Amino acid sequence: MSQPHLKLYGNTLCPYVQRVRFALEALKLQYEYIEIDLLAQKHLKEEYLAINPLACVPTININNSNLYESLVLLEFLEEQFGNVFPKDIIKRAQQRIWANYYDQNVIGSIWGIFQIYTSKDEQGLKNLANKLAEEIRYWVKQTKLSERVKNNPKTFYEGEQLTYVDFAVVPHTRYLEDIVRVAFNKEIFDLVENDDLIKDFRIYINNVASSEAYNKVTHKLSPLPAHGENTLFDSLNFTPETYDYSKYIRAYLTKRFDS
Ligand SMILES: N[C@@H](CCC(=O)N[C@@H](CS)C(=O)NCC(=O)O)C(=O)O
Repeated sequence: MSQPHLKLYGNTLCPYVQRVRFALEALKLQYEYIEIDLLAQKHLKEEYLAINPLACVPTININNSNLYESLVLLEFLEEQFGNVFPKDIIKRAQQRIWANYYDQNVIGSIWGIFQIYTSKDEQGLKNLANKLAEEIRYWVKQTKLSERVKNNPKTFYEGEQLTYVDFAVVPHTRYLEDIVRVAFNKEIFDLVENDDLIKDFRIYINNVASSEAYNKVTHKLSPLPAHGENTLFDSLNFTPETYDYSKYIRAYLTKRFDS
């Protein structure tokens, strides 16, 4: 049976979009991608509000319906196509608990980076890193992530298969790491005490971020936004050969906060 047509409305730098796109890539699903230029406020135009009244990305259009909210979309992909969650129902519930916990309790701190970027506040950056590390230590302890990493140093959250927690947790974490690298030339987790919990977390994040599916939505973006859909992208004259994710992040920060 052929796969229903999927359209994803997204923005290249949005980690909520990356969650969904990452899952689509990992599941090897075909999708049409449409970039919504947030800097140009395209999400507030009537045309897009008719697609998503919450005025945000991501949105998936399938069978003439528009669906949104990244975690709901991951659940939808599971119901429609399978393979987002492990088969075991206890593990599925545990994944929901800890992905949702991370979403509700950890990700909130990440947005502080924009204020810190604007004020160039190095102490603020250290404080953010420490706050995040505290939350992450708790998460790593509760998820027993260290046991997984000890058993298999190349592990994703649930072994060799990319699943819900990976899609839900890694994009925001990596997004922060990438911004700090570009803006401050630092590794955010080098700013905190690297005890075993943080070390294991970093191994885990690196494992997932090294996957081909993750890279297809970030460093080796494919496809690029179509010409005319993202003015910043166009102004950088990126082609598939010259596209550079770090350069794009730098240009985004400059355009959004320095001008
Ligand atoms: N709860 C939503 C959040 C999505 C979201 O906040 N997306 C941001 C971009 S990263 C957005 O569209 N923001 C609209 C704006 O900038 O006003 C989800 O999980 O999908």
